[in-house]
Amino acid sequence: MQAIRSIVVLTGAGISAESGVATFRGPDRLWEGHRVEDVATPEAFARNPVLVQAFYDARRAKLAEVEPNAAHEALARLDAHWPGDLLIVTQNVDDLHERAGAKRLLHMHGELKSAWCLACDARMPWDAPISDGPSCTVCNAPGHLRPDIVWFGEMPYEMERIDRALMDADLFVSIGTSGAVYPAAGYVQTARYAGARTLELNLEPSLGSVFFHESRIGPAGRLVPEWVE
Ligand code: BJW
Repeated sequence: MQAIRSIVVLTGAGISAESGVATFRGPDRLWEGHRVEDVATPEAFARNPVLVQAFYDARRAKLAEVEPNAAHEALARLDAHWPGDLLIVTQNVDDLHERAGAKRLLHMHGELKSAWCLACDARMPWDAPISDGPSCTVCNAPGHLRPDIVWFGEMPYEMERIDRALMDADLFVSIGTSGAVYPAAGYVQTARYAGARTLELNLEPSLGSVFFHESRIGPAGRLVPEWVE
């Protein structure tokens, strides 16, 4: 087997599930009766900004009640000790990877703790509700902040950097993601095409399970430390 120097790890909602953060898909995964597809779109925001802001305000507030789990901590240890290249690409908008200590991390779907001003286009750290129309800390315009979140139909962040890392990867590991949302769902095929070994860690086989060389089934809180150690 080839020596591993460069690793890309993709994480999804399943890695935060054992911390108490709800995943998106499944029979009871509704937020006050709304599917994520009905609140996480620019059209939903245009139609009902109060509802969409309330959805994200509630999830931002919930971050204060949750802690990183053994899987986030194991990835942070990998980040601290892996001598080669590593990129942790998270689809999650929570801050549990960075609170565990991960540094080589990017949030491809944005962050709950960031706001985006539609008046001046600045992004800024944000910890408070947005639904009450606060002012931008850069241009001072009131009422123009939206969650800094990538909604359906919008371009995920840092696509070029992710694609470069996938093309260079010797190992691609996907953790706790259903494989329902693109472009992340296609990364296993990109990495495999580029020659990487591919490994999935999930509670159940994802939609893209057949594309992986290996799937390990179980909770991330057990599987990720086992893989890292
Ligand atoms: C555990 C566990 C435990 C549980 N241990 N595991 C038709 C075909 C193909 C594509 C499209 C199409 N129509 C539209 C599109 C594009 C669209 C898309 O993919 N739609 C699909 C629904 C079909 N994608 C987009 O619009 C994206 N942008 C885009 O494509 O731009 C154009 C482009 C062009 C060319 C190149 C590149 C781009 C943007 C997608 C934005 C996604 N946004 C969301 C919401 C915002 C964030 C938020 O509010 O939080 O991001 S949707 C939601 O899904 C969220 C997540 O990041 C994302 C992925 O979900 P994830 O993480 O996989 O969670 P779940 O709940 O689905 O799965 C959890 C998994 O964990 C399960 O597998 C469990 O088994 C597992 N699990 N407990 C281990 N303890």
